[in-house]
Amino acid sequence: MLGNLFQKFKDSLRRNTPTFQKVLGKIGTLFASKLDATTLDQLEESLYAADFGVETTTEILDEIRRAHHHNKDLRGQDAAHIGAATLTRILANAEGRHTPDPAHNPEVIALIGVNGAGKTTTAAKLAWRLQQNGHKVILGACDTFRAAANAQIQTWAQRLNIEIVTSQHGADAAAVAYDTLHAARARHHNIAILDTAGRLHTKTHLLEELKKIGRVVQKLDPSAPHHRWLVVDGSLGSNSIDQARAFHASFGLTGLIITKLDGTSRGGALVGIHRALQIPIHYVGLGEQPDDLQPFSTQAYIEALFGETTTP
Ligand SMILES: Nc1nc2c(ncn2[C@@H]2O[C@H](COP(=O)(O)OP(=O)(O)OP(=O)(O)O)[C@@H](O)[C@H]2O)c(=O)[nH]1
Ligand SMILES: [Mg+2]
Repeated sequence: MLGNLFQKFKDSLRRNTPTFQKVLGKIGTLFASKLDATTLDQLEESLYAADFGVETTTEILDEIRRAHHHNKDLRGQDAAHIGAATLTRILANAEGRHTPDPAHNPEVIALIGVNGAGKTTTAAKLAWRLQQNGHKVILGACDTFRAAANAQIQTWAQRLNIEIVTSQHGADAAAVAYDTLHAARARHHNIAILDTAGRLHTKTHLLEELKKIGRVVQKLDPSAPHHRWLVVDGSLGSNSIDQARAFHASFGLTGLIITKLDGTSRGGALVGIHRALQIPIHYVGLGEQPDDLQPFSTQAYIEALFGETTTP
């Protein structure tokens, strides 16, 4: 099962993601040939273009250049090994490995983030994944702000056969969160996933609404919400880093979900966001189907990027 997931994660990244084609393609063309100043520059360019950022690109290139300085016979293949090893070090604590805690009654996962990041889609996909794994999951439709939000999440819930608590447009989001927990306890659900309204990290009153959700669920369970995960659109590249920092400062995020890694040429930004916040990446979104939310695997990510034979 785990092996399959790993393969699926890797395959989807490779198939759908220009970042990986770009870096892998570059490494691929250099694989057997000796490196020189020009090819090193090209590699650097492809890492920047994939949005790895200055810090990570410099770190990877420094290691490769240092090795090249000592060994002029260094080939693309060796550079891929070095790149993979450097990234493995950088991402040492990046894997979230979320496993629901049976002590929580229920485990409350609040998904937050800016408009359009993928919160609602992720809430549905996550609920489905956890339900497939034998958990009893309930969704809380806490986006009472956007008129069409209720219908969107309700459609998902119906399609995937997941229980949901909803309310009217304009209702108190915190009251929906409270009702969701209450319903979870009454109906013996062990996981409650709260979908919240999209908001900018700069809009104080909307940030206050999120804090209120936290305070209200704590009336039922002082340890909730157990997870405050920021959903980040991975295709927006490193622009998301400041936004993620601001959310972290307001809410003490406990994890990340990076969406839309399929079809982006900027999938390297995931590394920058993790570096900036030093919190785990639990899942990544690789498409719009229910099983397109996958646990983040550092090894699969790096192998998809630098090739099979490079696992350090
Ligand atoms: N390709 C792709 N599309 C995705 C992924 N995740 C979400 N989307 C799409 O992104 C769009 C926005 O997703 P939503 O889930 O509505 O985002 P949201 O954060 O709930 O948006 P607001 O409620 O408006 O703040 C939808 O068209 C989704 O289908 C993903 O991993 N890959
Ligand atoms: Mg939404």
